Amino acid sequence: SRLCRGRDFQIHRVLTAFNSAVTGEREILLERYLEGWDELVKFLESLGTVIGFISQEVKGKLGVVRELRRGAPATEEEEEGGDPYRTLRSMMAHELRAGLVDFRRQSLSGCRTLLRLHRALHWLQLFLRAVGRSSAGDSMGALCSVAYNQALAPYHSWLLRQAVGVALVALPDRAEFFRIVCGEEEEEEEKGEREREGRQLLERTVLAITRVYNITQEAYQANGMLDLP
Ligand code: 1PX
Repeated sequence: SRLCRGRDFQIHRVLTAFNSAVTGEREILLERYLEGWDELVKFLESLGTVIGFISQEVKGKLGVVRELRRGAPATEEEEEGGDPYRTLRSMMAHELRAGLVDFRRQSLSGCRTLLRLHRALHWLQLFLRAVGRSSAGDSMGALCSVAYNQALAPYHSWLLRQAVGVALVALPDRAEFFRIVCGEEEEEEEKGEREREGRQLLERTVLAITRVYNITQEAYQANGMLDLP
């Protein structure tokens, strides 16, 4: 109901977080980036238990980056900026310098962890764009799996891909999806207005996510880190 919406997912918080994650120097502020993901986790959690392993996975990755951030003392070169995990580029520089990034085997770095979130953001970008262009009756599961096959499946094992296939069956239908994104409806005549607003918000969110995605992609590319195991 409306009364408890404060604790629920609000797409404008995703928009605000990802918009304010980008600075004038095209830096990505990690705290804002992670906050954007916190809000997406709320959406996942509202979908129930079948999707539960996906939100656990995301929360795990967010936790790893935050843990590394807490544990990192500022070194001399970084002293000026203070926190080496303040931005994506400062994290990359710090972890490379500290020898935390392993290019050959799996390691516990912020760089490899955030790369997983980055790929998931690619999925989200494709999915939300498809949702925005969809019409009544389109299957969310189908839109979701087209985006999944393009953005994430290439990095997942056969077994995981099967599990994801099962989870997608539990997705809400399109009307329910728009209700979650656009807000609850009381008055029938408000409905058209609300859907228009919701679509606009969705479009702006896709743009914000795309901008963050592109800058992040450039940074990973520049450091040769797009394939970190
Ligand atoms: C306004 C609408 C908002 C919708 C928000 C939905 C955000 C969902 C984001 C999905 C995040 C997936 C994270 C995947 C990270 C990953 O690839 N991890 C794998 C590799 O990690 P590792 O440390 O081993 O290298 C890990 O093995 C994967 C675990 C399971 C994740 C399965 C991902 C499935 C993505 C499909 C999305 C379905 C969500 C539907 C929501 C509408």
